[in-house]
Amino acid sequence: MSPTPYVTFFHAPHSRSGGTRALFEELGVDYDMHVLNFKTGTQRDPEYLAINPMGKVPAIRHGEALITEQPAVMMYLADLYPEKGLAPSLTDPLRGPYLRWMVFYGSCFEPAVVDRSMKREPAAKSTSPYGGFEDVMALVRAQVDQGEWWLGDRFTAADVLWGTALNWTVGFGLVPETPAMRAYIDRVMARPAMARAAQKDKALAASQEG
Ligand SMILES: N[C@@H](CCC(=O)N[C@@H](CS)C(=O)NCC(=O)O)C(=O)O
Repeated sequence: MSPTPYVTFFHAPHSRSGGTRALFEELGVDYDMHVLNFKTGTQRDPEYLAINPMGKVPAIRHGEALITEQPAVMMYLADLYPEKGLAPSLTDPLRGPYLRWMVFYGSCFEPAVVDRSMKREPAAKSTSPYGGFEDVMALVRAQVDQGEWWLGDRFTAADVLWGTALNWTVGFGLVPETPAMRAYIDRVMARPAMARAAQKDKALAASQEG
């Protein structure tokens, strides 16, 4: 059963909000989707900036609350529907590792990948929020190597985040691929809900081309 009020999801096809769309598909819950069009720049319209002053997606609104930032959005949704089992509970020993990896994504992985792709001189390891690019990649590779899913045996929202993120960063050549990483990405993307979300997003992007 969906909680009332419905969650409103602000989405643009082929963007960072694709992972959130996939999470909704994995959860199998109802929500309202508000589609933005990057081609015409509707994310910068005053109406949307009044909702999310960053003019970015993903964003969700639930009641009076606005939630932005992919990991926060995904953690919020996975916790909102605990019966779906996509977030370790507060007393689960995996809760700490789950939080660690969700936050690591936004505070270490993305900055490391963006700095590298822009060929920016990184800050000294001791002051950089992520240490060095290779340190981050080594941790990511080790995590991919340790089991079927990001936290081991169990599929969670962490797989939606990391599977979609590795899919596009490896796809754009920003993250060096390893055989285990390829297999992990394929495993996540082959799930029926993930594949459905990708298909729907492709159709939405095509509709915006017209
Ligand atoms: N830190 C944000 C980044 C979100 C982000 O940069 N989204 C891009 C899409 S990939 C966006 O909305 N860009 C539109 C714009 O800035 O005009 C997160 O992780 O959610």
